[in-house]
Amino acid sequence: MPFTANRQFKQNPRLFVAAKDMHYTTSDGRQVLDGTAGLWCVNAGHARPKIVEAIANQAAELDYAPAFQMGHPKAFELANRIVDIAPEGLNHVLFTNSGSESVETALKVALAYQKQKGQGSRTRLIGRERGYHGVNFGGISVGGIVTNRKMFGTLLTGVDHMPHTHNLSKNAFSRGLPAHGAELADELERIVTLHDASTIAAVIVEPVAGSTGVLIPPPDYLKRLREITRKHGILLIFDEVITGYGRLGTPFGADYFGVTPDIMVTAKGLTNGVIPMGAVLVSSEIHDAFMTGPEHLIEFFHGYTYSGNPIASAAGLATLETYKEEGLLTRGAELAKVWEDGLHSLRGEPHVIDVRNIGLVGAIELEPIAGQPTKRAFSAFLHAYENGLLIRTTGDIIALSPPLIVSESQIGEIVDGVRNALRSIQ
Ligand code: PXG
Repeated sequence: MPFTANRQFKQNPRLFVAAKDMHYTTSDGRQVLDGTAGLWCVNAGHARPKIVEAIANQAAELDYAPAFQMGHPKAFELANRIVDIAPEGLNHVLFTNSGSESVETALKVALAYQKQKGQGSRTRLIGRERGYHGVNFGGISVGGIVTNRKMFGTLLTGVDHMPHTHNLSKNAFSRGLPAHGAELADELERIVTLHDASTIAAVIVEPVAGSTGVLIPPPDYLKRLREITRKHGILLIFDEVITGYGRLGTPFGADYFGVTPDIMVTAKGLTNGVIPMGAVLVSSEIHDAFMTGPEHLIEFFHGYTYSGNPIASAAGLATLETYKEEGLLTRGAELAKVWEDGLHSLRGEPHVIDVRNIGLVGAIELEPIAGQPTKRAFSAFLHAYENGLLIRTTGDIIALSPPLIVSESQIGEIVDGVRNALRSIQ
């Protein structure tokens, strides 16, 4: 099983057999409130009729079309709908099948773009500590999670990392963006000075780091990264696999922070998690740099058997339609205050050393049990699950990200479920 304590799980499996809107049904017939949108992906809630129907119809009409040297209309239509909601200037799309593949695709585009522009010496990639960019070799190289890196050899060469922005001593219990730490963006200047800009192709960051526990950047931090990258001719890549498609109360994190990257990595919420699919968005300038040479030749040597798969495309179109009809890409902004107040009411509960929130994302950081890191949060997870609430834990941090259809009373249920868990565990 992926990222799972296999032996422990198999002794006492937790299985879902059905889902509808905000709830899962377990194999023993219990309802569990989804506090995590599956794994940060089911943004419109479960079993939404339009999406279910689109998938069924597409499977009957055109199940598969070759992705290389052939196409089908829905992939183009979906690319156009994504561009419609994307930040101004990001107007070309490459399809993939996951966040990890989107990351690899983005890194390869960045390297190839620099080469196309006659800047082949720009081969370095800069990531950030505590960044998560999926599990493939490029992604774990630029990523900053030691357990995801240490078993797998030397990884990509020529990678460096900026420091993360998490600072409990200065920013604990911040509501929304934390006040301190914008100067950490200047670490990029230090890295540029160390390696020289002429060796650096791109910088990749999550606007808000999700997997390592909801690390929210200070105001102006991302703006500074944008200024520094632009000044030095370095591409800026936003990994919006979690922050994309409404999670922060704006269509993308780029909108929330008012910073447009050169390349944007997405997946998860693109198809509501229902069918695997990712999309990488690039600017015209990047796209056009490849449109050179004889027209019968392939411009970019990359792609997957399932790039723009018809059923995934149909699911994506129905998902974006559902988001639009129900205003879900901005609903997080309407609920953000209720969400924030609910979460911060957990301050003072046992073990809680920080509460943080942005859009419809939240984290409750717990004091680890001495010598047994992760155990306390995992006990909270088990308690919540047994009492009808799905939460997610990373280290000793509880991360919350409900479907964007969550009601105010369900926000109350999530907060109470966490509170009860905290009061019940050791
Ligand atoms: N980038 C980011 C920012 C992600 O959060 C990926 C890339 C990789 O996506 P795929 O589709 O290859 O898994 C992710 C995935 C969690 C959790 O609970 C987060 C992810 C996946 C599973 C669990 O924090 N993020």
